[in-house]
Amino acid sequence: MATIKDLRSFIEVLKEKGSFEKVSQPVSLEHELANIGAALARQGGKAVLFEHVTRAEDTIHWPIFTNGVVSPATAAVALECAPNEVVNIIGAALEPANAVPARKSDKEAPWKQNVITGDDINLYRLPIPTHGALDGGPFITGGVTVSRDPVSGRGNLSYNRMQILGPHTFGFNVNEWRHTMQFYKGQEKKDEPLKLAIAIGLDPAIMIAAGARYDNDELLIAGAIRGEPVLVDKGVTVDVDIPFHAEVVIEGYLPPHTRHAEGPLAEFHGYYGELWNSPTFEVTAICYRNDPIFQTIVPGWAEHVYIGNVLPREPLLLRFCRHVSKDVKALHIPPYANGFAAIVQLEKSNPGEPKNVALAALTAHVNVAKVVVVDPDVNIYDPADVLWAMTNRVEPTQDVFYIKGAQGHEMDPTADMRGVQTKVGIDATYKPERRDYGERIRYPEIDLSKYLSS
Ligand SMILES: Cc1cc2nc3c(=O)[nH]c(=O)nc-3n(C[C@H](O)[C@H](O)[C@H](O)COP(=O)(O)O)c2cc1C
Ligand SMILES: [Mn+2]
Repeated sequence: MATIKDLRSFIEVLKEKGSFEKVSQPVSLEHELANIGAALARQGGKAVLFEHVTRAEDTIHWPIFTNGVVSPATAAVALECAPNEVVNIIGAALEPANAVPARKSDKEAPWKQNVITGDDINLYRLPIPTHGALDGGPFITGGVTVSRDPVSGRGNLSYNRMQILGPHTFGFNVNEWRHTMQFYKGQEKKDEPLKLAIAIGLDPAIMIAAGARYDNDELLIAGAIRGEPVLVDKGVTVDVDIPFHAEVVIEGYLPPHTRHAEGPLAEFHGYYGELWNSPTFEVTAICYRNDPIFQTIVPGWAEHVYIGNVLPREPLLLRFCRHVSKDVKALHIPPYANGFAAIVQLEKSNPGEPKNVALAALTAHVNVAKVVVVDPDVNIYDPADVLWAMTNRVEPTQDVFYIKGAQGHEMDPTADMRGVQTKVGIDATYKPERRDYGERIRYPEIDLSKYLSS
């Protein structure tokens, strides 16, 4: 049985594994919290709980957690496995045959301990951080949208950034081709609202599942990760199945035919986006368990990219690459390249193989536009090692190839407005036939604490 079933048990396991930091001193919700989270992501990738957050006087001061799934180390903690098993566990959980349906609880969810409705709702009181320096204001970025298709009845999880527009109104960002948007458009045709709930403070299996593009309820993926059903309970004002162990739940609806400007917000590609004309979310209930932990994701930074662009796609790329060569050892989509690049580790058996493998990775997902193939002696999780290989094992005129006019993501900063771009493959493997350098210098990893006195 899984040890992790909610955010609290995840925090306990993060502590045991040394991937957790606590900030006890007061931290401002305006930029300061996000700056610390981003720095921790950059310097080793640890999760963090802010025990004391501050803003205006009447803000509710719940502690805030961030960086849950921010690095290979925390992803491994979240999935209760070794870092090199992460891709296999997610790959297996995404297989429809392994789906585990959610189960309705016969008890009331703890988040029904406190329920705010009607005129008592005031979103300005919630501890919602303003993250990036140029963000348009406070945004919920780490909440999971739980909805249900009123036509087919199937459930869905997604991420939708939400900017406070009024005391009970959020701007609700949702791209055209998302499932949530399909459900909403179906309701608009009938002039009816789409009811949904935002679950905050969750088991990371649910956070990871919500980032995947999947043709069924993403709760099935979370169940497959844990090997047991996700427990759910109905909302107080909406009829959707909400994770039982959520810390905070915000319920409401998207009124039909309503659009309002929201943004900008730090986007996954590493720049601030523009204002979007988005549906609005009218809040009908705010529910929370006693002494809840709020959760956020620092937008445009490692956790955002890890959940949205890295974890759900690595298994797919690995499958395409292994179809081309059985000698592919490992694959990583590094979050610092925003999901636009992939690094493949290959034990090549002939000189042409790295280019074929690079082509496979380039076609596996539309966002992937830069692929580097390295030997097994290169640590694909260490940018310095990858750059070493690119510097010392690449002769550009022979080892780099371009595919002009390929389809990429419309928001890739190197693509045109339709996403048309040049994709590039780089064979950064060692070519001893060109010039034989023999052995690469290696000093083994050692436990420095045995030698250093303080
Ligand atoms: C932290 C985070 C924030 C995101 N914000 C948005 C957003 O504001 N709008 C959007 O359309 N997609 C956003 N996404 C992407 C989608 O929510 C996500 O990929 C999801 O799989 C879409 O699911 P759906 O097709 O089931 O609706 C975000 C992803 C992450 C990880
Ligand atoms: Mn979906």
